[in-house]
Amino acid sequence: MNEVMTILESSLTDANFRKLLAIPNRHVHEFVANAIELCEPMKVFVCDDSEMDTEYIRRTAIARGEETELAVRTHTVHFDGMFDQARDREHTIYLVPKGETLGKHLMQTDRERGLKLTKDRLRGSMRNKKMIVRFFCLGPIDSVFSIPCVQITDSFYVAHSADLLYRHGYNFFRRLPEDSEVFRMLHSSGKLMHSVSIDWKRRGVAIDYRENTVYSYNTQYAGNTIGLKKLALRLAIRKASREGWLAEHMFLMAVHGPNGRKTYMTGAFPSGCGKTSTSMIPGATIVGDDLAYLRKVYGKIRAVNVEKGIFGIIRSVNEKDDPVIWDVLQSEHPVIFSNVLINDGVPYWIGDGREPPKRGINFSGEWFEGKKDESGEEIPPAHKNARYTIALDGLSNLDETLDDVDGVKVGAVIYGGRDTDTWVPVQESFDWAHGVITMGASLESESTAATLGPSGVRLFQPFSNMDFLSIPLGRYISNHLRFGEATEAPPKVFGVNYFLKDSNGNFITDKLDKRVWLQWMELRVHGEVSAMKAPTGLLPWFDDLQRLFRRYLNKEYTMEDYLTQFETRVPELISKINRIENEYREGVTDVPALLFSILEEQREMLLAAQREHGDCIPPTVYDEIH
Ligand code: SPV
Ligand code: MN
Repeated sequence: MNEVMTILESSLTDANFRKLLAIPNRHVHEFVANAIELCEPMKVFVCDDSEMDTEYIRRTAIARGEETELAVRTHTVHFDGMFDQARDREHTIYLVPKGETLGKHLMQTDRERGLKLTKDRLRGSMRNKKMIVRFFCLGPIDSVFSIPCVQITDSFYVAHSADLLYRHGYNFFRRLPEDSEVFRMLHSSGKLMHSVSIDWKRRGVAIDYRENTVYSYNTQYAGNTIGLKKLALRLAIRKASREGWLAEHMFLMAVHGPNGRKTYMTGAFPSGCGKTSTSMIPGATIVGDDLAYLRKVYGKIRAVNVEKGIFGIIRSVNEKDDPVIWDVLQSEHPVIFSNVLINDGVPYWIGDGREPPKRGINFSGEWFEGKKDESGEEIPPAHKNARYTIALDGLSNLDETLDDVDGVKVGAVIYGGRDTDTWVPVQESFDWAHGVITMGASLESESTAATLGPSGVRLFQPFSNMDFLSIPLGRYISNHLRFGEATEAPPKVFGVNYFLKDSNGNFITDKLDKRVWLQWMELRVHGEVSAMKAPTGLLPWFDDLQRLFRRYLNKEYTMEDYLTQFETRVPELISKINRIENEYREGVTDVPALLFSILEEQREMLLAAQREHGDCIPPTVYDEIH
């Protein structure tokens, strides 16, 4: 301990030392001292969340060229390197102590070996740089959901982004008992040229769950570097598993039903599949767009937003389809744009509905129409995974419960992915276990630009949380089953699909139709509409949808639309069950037996329906259920 104090005292100025020591937690002191020893920063800055300190971070990000000011005074742009534009799944690795395994789906290495490599990469990485130490709280402060998190980084952009995205925790940390559990994140951008990480070939993220610590190096993309996002999620999943709650890749929103009623729903969609646009849909209010913790509080399942901001995909955000986000991005609300095109201080992105400029600055530097990369590929004006970072406060559609310490009661849990050929646009599961197994655990989705590698490849994406799982998949599923089953009235579970295509390969739903699916789910939660029992779940009646389309979208919904959107595609659904069973049979240990029995039952029901009605079953044949 004395050694820790000696390092801190000799490396920090008096003011920074005092700020750090005002936090009594010894894990924090030790972590900062070890990081200093390892990364050898020139200076250390401890942020106490005062306006002066947070403003210093923003100004320095600009002064160092990590961000550039835009025409709107409160907006900046940040560029990541050409090859550092998304989460790097391949190099995100768990450090697993001897004798443990996380199963075949997760990238893992021996802890000792992995730690050595990580430390070699981080050694001396902050020479000539300033180390920033910041404190945050995941979930509302002073609540049963709160998790204290300390972030160390040498990137002012990362520290500035975290400022918008996470609840400031310096004062919360000051009140914490000396020994309480803290998540710890250490990031270095490594060597820079024009403020961009150049050692990206040697980048990586290492998760040392035994010590609640995540390391990230030689990368800047926020998904790899802002420790509180997906890096902390991996630690939270382990903590949740130990303590009997759930840490999920889910939005949290209030759908507004009749007479001002609000029904809270969480939704798990893989990255780039409509999670943010769903939670920002007109007429609803948003609590969070990406991460939720679910706990049983007073016998009911309640949830909070882990974050207080949005790091959202900007591609295709336009005035017509995403009016709420569009307005925010045009306003003076602070925004960090990343990897968009800048022309004359104005940001542009793919699918923004405007005439694109022919030149500007983007992630490749000076850009002009027709510019090619090293392999001769044309460089798009903005990256497909270009993003915006904003705080939620100030949004006209922010729900007032964001900081409620007990969270909100969850009425529905939704699962959805980029699924071209199986699931209908919306259906309800028969019960919690059926939803967990046939929707959550059976989710498949095409890959997107949110992760490095090819897009459009069908991937097994259980619970939309596969990329972040840190416990064996079988155990994760058992946790889900137990969580709902031990609850008196668990939320209803729904599956949605915004990406269903017809046999000609055309999408058969509109971007805004999701509003109707949400309103239908809201009515189902309160038992105010009946449904029809298909083999895969409960489907809406045509009349109810037609009424909701008129009311919420002022659109004439036709029987023809209904018949193509809600048909049961038996051969495709059977193939899907086969694929999912194979995933669970091969290399997943401790799969609950219930998973196989529910999938088998599902297959039997589909085959029985096929014998009676053929391969492609119109929804009109099913019986009513209340
Ligand atoms: C996602 O890709 O799911 C995101 C962005 O929400 S990040 O995880 O931060 O890369
Ligand atoms: Mn996400």
